[in-house]
Amino acid sequence: MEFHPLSRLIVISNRVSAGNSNGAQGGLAVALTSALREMGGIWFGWSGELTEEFSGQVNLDRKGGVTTATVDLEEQDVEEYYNGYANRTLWPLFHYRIDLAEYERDFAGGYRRANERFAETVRPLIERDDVVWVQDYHMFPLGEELRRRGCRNRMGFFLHIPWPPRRLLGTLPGANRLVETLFAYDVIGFQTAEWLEAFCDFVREEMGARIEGDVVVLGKRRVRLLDCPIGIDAREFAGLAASPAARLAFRQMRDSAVGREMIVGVDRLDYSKGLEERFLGYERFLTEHPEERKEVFLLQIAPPSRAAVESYQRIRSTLEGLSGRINGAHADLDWVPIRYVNQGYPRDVLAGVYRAARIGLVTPLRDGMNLVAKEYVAAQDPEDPGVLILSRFAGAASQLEGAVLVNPYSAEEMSDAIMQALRMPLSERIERWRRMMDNVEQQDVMWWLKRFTDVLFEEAPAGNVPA
Ligand code: GDG
Repeated sequence: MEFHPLSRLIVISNRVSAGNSNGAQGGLAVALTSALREMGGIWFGWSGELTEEFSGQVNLDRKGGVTTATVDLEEQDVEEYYNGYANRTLWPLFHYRIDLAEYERDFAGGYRRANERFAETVRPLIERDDVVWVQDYHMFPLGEELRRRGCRNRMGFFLHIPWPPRRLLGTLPGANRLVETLFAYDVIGFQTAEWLEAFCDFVREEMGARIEGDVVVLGKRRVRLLDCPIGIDAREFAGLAASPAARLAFRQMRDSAVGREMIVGVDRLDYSKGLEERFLGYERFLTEHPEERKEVFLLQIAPPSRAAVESYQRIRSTLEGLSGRINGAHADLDWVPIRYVNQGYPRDVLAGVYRAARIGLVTPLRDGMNLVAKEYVAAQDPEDPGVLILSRFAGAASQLEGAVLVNPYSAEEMSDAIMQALRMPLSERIERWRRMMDNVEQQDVMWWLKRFTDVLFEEAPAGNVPA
């Protein structure tokens, strides 16, 4: 990949996961690590550690040819910024769950403070020709805080999650002010055209911004907008699927399936992933098709996440209850319908599990993209691929047209889709998979990286410097 020789890249995200190349890190970390290695630069973020009193001391490290810079936060910052505003306010709201969103001034204040602290800390590390790339909803105001501190560099922002409809976002106290902070960036990237349009709708209708092609204008500020779907490292993932650990996992899964077809789901334990609805859809399938029941089982891998947030504790106990009820009602001496596993596995093991599954069931209620869908596709055997059942409300649905698309709120549609997938002839499975795999291979994570950085490096920071 070619980059501008004088510019370094400064990546800023809540957490930093550069360095190890043992297959433990995801595609995003791999892509950003390789860009940083090539261009030089720094990956900055929260260390994940707490400190008594914030000092702004930067921990510099070098991992896998990449410089990382991390900073510790106070417990109150983490409560209000990370567990609070980011994960109790913005995450539910941006996934259309205003019923779960908590609007508290202290959260907003803590979010602001943490972003000021990040800006204060990272500012001295940024040199004149560097290009800054901020990631995700934890850090909307960071660009503005950097501008306040005299930073005139090109700056881009990428949102990994959906952008909510205008009327929903309007329920957030101070929404306009929050969105205004995004105008400090030169480029804003979204996963899909749909989220980009929802952003345009908000800034046009609520803030009086003007849209000129792919540029949005607010007062003196002009920002380039870009839809830029994130991908996976398809080649690496297909390689993982052929690794010894994957082969072992594949064999173990096939052996334990004793001739039955496996349906697999892999998701962080998060209400946006539609796990409850998925279990209900699967239950519907069991009830509607008693003759097929014992021909299949569902393996749901769901490592816990954000356990400090109450809504995550609730979803965990709801799912335990639901899987227990379904298994209690349907299981037999020699068959359990749902294997529900609350732990994570290494990526190579996951690849083998995906490959062993006849159906990948990826049914989020709302998802910025969803990389599990792409990983499932990349892990398949080209001669005997499985079927992806995918929610229409995942960003990935706009790219993976070969999937069987479903409305995850409809148990009936999910039940029908499972039946359709089980009956699908090999030729159709191959044809659908090939179409999906072409996309997963072509629009991979390096494609995403290049698409965004090409625009970011082109764009002059016009009008976006402090007055
Ligand atoms: C956000 C957006 C967007 C899961 N279980 C295990 C494991 N995982 C890995 C998967 C996959 C990743 O976690 C999850 O990625 P997703 O894209 O599915 O979802 P989010 O975590 O919600 O990510 C999303 C993404 O950002 C990127 O922009 O696609 O829409 O919500 O890679 O494989 N990994 C391992 N063990 C597990 O048990 N090793």
